[in-house]
Order: sequence, then structure tokens, then C-alpha cells
Amino acid sequence: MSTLREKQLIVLQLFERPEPHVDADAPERDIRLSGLGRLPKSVIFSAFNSVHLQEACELYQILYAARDLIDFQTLVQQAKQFVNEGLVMYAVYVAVLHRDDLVGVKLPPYQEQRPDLFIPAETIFQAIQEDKRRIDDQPIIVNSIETTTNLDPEYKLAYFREDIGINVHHYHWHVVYPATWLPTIMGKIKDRKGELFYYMHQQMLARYDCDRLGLGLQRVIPYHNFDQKIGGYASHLASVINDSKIFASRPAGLILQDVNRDGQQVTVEELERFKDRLMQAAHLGKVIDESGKLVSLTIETGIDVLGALVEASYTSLNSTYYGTFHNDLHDMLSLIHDPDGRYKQSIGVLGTTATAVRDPMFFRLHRAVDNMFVEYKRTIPSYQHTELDFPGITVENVEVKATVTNVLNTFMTDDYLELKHGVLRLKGTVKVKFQHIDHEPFCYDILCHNSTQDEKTATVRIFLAPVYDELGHEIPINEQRRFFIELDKFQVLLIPGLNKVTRNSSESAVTAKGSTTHDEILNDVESGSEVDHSYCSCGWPDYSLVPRGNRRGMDFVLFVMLTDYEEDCVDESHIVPECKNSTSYCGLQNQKYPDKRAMGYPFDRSIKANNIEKFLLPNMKLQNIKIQFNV
Ligand code: CUO
Repeated sequence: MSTLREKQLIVLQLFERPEPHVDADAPERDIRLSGLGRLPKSVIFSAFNSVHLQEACELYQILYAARDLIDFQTLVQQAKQFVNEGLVMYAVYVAVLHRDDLVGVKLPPYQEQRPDLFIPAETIFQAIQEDKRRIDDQPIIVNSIETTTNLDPEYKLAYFREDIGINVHHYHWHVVYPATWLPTIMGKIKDRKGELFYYMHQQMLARYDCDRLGLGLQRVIPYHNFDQKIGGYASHLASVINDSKIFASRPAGLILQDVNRDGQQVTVEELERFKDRLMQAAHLGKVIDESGKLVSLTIETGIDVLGALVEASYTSLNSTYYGTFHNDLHDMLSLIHDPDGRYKQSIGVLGTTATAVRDPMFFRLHRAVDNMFVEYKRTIPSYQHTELDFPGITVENVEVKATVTNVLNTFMTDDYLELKHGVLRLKGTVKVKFQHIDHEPFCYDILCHNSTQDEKTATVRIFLAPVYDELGHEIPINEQRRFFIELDKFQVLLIPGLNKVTRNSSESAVTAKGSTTHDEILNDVESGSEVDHSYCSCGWPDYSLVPRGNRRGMDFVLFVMLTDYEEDCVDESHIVPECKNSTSYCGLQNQKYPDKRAMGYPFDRSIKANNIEKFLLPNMKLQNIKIQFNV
């Protein structure tokens, strides 16, 4: 039985790049791997392409089922010789995250493994050149370049779309929740996976739209007219492991085309049909399953079923009839520049989960998808008072404590990414210097009163939304509810009488607390310290917890609500989770989602009140705050 330290070393070794074997000394192939190696090594692996996904699914199932770590290691080494490298890496990430014998082992940060998916090729190639020319082992620093000019208004949002932490979060989310996950084969549930697909992406959109308003831009326009010309984007990325294939850029003005290349066939007409069928399911609250039977979307599980249908995941009730709408849309948009492959162009960034968020079309695509879920939620009755109140509990006051009370400051800060551990095969340390958004630390002070005779455990739910729209008008409540971003959710024990609850921004249940670098993992291993804390790499970056705001100080409303934990808790709440990062957006590994309420509650359903003040009950409170961006 290996120690955690030994396992950690094994996992790090899995990611080392092998020298290619010449035929003479090619290793024997394990019979379990026969049939794999279908995707050519030169092709960029896409976790939205159904052909790629099927092969990746077969591989991670084999790796997950490996007898022990030696067997696992041998299979990975063999697979690396003849299977597409990006596909192997994805399968290894999925298998490591889920194998019972690797609980507590850290995965090397993906951005260090694949810096070429996060840093422009110009910078990557400069790093490679400077490393080649090095005369000593001193660290080399290179500066990341900008990918757009301000001739494109979308340039203003590049700091968000091209943020490394946000893209890594998105990659990991799709590794934790693979579209191809089959609980029957893997033996583990992915609780409310379809609902989380809806909610996590909805929150990304809400955060993006908050920042758009702050920058004086219109909120995202859904992409549902497929005959419409779309905007352009150039990522400047190249996939080093696929012969440095360039991720195709997209000039403005292209229109969606039928795709027919590399074993992939999807037509725009089909996509329209799937869209209409999905909308019909959302409106009627009924889905036709594979056997032709009508299945009702219930209040408890309807959104989960619809999420699986729209993505579409392998647990879709009927992918023959409803297609794989969302994945196909990623796929088709990523090939819009060369839909039949005549120019041998690679995909654009929308085709991979690590790069898709960079493209403004990611948000337009997902806004269209989100609208399907909103249409469905509109058919569900608004929450009754009894579903919102917490008798005996009153929130008296809420304040955000920072340098100035109820004012939050944001700013850009420098950061560095180490390139030497990943696929670039560098001789020494080369770091890319880049910038990301950040905010000052803050805490919430919540004063609440428990007028009952008993102690009560409350779930504290904290959300934030902008007050004014693009034109400076107050945002109507049923539009504003789509802007509400979740900042935190936690439990607190309230004694009878007055209670003061203080919570730090760094404790947020939506964020990951900064990823552990490859060097830090190595240090742990070398210093002999057992890595005893569990790890999960999914999670919104802590530095991006609050919106950017604007220079004048942008008006937001903070919403705090206390609900009865006895009604929120799930049966398994007493189990100590293996991985507790960002539970709101990532769930708990191998356990039920730790909140019985609908994701996004209480803003997931239409609100009858005319404005947010009228929606309030005694267990809720608002606080106006400003977010000021400092240059
Ligand atoms: Cu995450 Cu479309 O599902 O990018």
C-alpha cells in the first residue's frame, strides 16, 4: 500500500511527457487499450466533440477501473504512446480525481501543465527561445501580450474572458462533471449534475454581465438566430502538443454552417430542430423519452433532467430526439471558419473547455442556453411566503466591512505562471508575467435576532446584483434576479436573542483558495510532509469573487437571507467531504449537493413583487454597496 507521498509522486510522473518510441521498441499494448488511438495525435482534443468525447470516455473508464496504481501507471504510459496526448491528459485528470486510492492526492495545476492553452503563442514561443538561449539557471521572466486592440469594444472584457483562473475553473468543472459520466459504470453519482450545468454557467453569465454593465457595455445578447452574422475573435493560442496547431481565429461576419469533417456531421437545420424541441419541453414541462413515453419535469428534478438534455450529457433522456444541442453549438461555432475541413484549419477556442471562455461567443451561446432554463423556470409557480420565510428569525442589519464600510475596492494585480513543468520541456524556470483582477479583503457583519426559545441553525445566503441597467434605469426585479451572483453560503448557529455573524470574504463557498503550484506540491513531497488535506481543483478564483465595478463606484445591492437549515440540509450533511472547495459551483465530490433548495434560490423563479424591497421578508435584508475599480 503506497503512502500519500508515494501516490503524489506517481501522479506527478503521469504528467511527464514521454519521448516518442520508435517502432522497434514500441511497448506492448494492453488488450484493454485496443481500439483506442482513433483520434489522430495532431488534432486538438475537444471535450465538446462527441467523437473525441467517446474515446476519452472509454479511456477514463479503463483507467478508473485499473486494478491498482501500478496497473494505472502502466496503462497511462502505454496510452501516451499511441493515443492523442490532450485526450490522455483529460482522461488522466478524470481518473485521478475519481479513483478511491487517490483521494487527497493533488493534480498538478492545469495552467502549468498546458500553459499553451492560457498564454498567447507569441509569449510561449518567446519563452521557449529565451530558455534555449539561457546561459545559467537564473529564472527568466517574459511578459504576456494582449490579444486585441480597443477597436473591438469586447476588448474591455478581455481581462475576464482570458483570465487564467476563470478558464482553469471552467476546465476543471467539466472534468469533475464529464458530459460522458455514466453513474452505472463509474459506480458514483454526480448529484444534480444537469442542474449544476445550468447553475454554474448561469453564474458565469451573471458575473460577466455585471462587469459589462460596469464597463458601459450592453448585457450579453443571446445567440439564437443561427442565420445571423457573428463577431470575430482571435485567441493567439497554439496547441504545442498537437504540432503547435494554431487555434483558428474567426473574422467578424461569419454565419453558422453545416459541419461535415473528421467524422463529425451536424447541420444547422438539425440544430434548429433540437432547439425547438428543447424549448417545447421547457414550455410544456414534459420530455419524450427514448421509448416515446412522456416524462413530466417535476419541480424537484425537472431542471436537472432539462440540464442533462440540453448539454447533452450521456444521461440525457433522449439524445436521439433532442440531440446534443449545447455541445454541438460549441462544436459548430468552433468550426465556423472551415466547416468541411477543406483548409485543414484546426478548431477555434470554443471547441475546448480550457479555452472556450476566452471567446465572446461563449457567453452569447450560453445566454441562449440559459434562456431555455429560464423559460422552463417561468412555468414553475413563484415561491410562496412559506417557502421563503424563517419564522422567529429577523435580519436586523448587514454591513460590508472593508477600508470604507459598504465600499469595495477592486484593482489589477501582477501574477506569474511557471512554465517549466508542463508540456514545453524547458530547461529551467521561465515565468510569464500577467495581470488579473483582485479585490481588497472584506467581511460581512450580519446582525440577526432569534425570537424563538431555541437555538436555530441557519443557512446564510449572500448575493449581489447591480442596481442600474445600461441606460441608468433601475433594473426591474425579474431582470435583476438573473444578475444576482452568489457570494457565499454557510451555516451558523443562532442562540435565542441577538446574534452577530461575521464572515470573511476569503471563506466564500463559491471560490477556490488559489491553486497549489507544481513546485509547492514537489516541496511537500520532498520535505516528507504527508499531504493530508483533500484537494479539489474546481472553484471560482478567489480574486474574482466580486465584480470589477467601475471607477466612479458602481451601485450594487447586497442581499442576505437566512433560511432554516433543518429544511435545507440533505441526508448526508454529517459526512466530512473529501473536497470542499467551491461547493456552490462544484458540489461535493461523491456526495449529494449540500443544499436541498433549488440552485440559485430564491432568485431562480419569477418574482411576483414589483421590486426587491417588496420581495423582502424579515429573514432577508438589503444593503446598498459600491464597488470601485482603482487604476
Ligand atoms: Cu461549460 Cu458550454 O459548457 O462551456
